[in-house]
Amino acid sequence: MNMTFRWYGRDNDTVTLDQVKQIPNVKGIVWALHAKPVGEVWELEEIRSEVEYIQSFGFHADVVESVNIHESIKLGNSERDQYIEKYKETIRNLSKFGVKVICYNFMPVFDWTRTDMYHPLPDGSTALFYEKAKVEGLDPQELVQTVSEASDLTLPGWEPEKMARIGELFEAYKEIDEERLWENLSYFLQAILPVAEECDIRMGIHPDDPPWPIFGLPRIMTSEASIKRLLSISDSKSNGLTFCTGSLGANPLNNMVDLASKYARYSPFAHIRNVKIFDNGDFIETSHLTSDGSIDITNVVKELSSIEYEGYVRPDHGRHLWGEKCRPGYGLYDRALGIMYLHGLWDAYKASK
Ligand code: DNO
Ligand code: MN
Repeated sequence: MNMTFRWYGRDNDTVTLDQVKQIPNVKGIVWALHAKPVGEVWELEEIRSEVEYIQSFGFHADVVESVNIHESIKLGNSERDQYIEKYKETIRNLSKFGVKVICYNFMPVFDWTRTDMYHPLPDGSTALFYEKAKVEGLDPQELVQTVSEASDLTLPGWEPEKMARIGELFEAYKEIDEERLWENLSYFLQAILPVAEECDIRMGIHPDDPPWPIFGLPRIMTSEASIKRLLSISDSKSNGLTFCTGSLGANPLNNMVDLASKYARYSPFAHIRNVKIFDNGDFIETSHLTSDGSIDITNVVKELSSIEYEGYVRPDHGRHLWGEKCRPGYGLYDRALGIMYLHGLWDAYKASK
């Protein structure tokens, strides 16, 4: 287990790398060029500047989250080949700085979706919350409003340029059902995997969050069946998953312990977090502690330990604690607590072998 921490960059995060340094045994920073418009090539000098800064704190920069996919690739329209070529160039450029894993997702229009970024928990902290009925009754524009008001910092996947075009995007997606989206994912992977392989980079697709369709848009990375289908597209070692317990686990039909036992080996990267699911389909993010949520984090880590998982791990989101002002879900304190819980479980399993 190679512990990492997601960080948004020098001018783009409330957390500093000096602070991250004080969390025990964090080896690397999960990063991205967040100011880059989706689809553009990440140039060598821009990558160098970020990687060198991260490394100057003694961290590795092996994992990028995310190199996002241009909508034309997901839509499979006439511009996709041009964007695929740019994606390949970004992969090549990242490999020159030793990057080993690229996380990406294939969710149409929206990335992760929540209805309230600061929902109160009984202990007085706040956390990201998803109210199912609210999303069902909501105009997507209202959601964009909620998300953009939640933070002064741009949230990845919710870039204002993209949000300004959502009417147009919804129109384009009318043509795209799940089957078409799978075809487009497959086309993309067949094109880029040989380059990733050549560069010794493993691609890790992030599950859809939440793992069901929203606003009539198709979503395909939602279940074990999706994982099987993804893996059947190519048996390249570069075709992998980002194993995110909180995303897949928001659907109680996804048993994360069982899925970890079967698919951790195909996952170069794991996001570990807990969510509490309610009977009506709502869910709230909780601390990482198993008894605080609906996901058996204890046994997920046991599965990782049993295969001596060497992949990269990060706590995913955290609650907002002790008055911290931070990006929704990406404060310092609760993610640091989560890391210590994961280290504790890991060490205990190791000691008992
Ligand atoms: C949710 C988060 C997401 C994720 C991106 C990956 O679980 O991890 O923001 O980073 O969707 O592309
Ligand atoms: Mn995740």
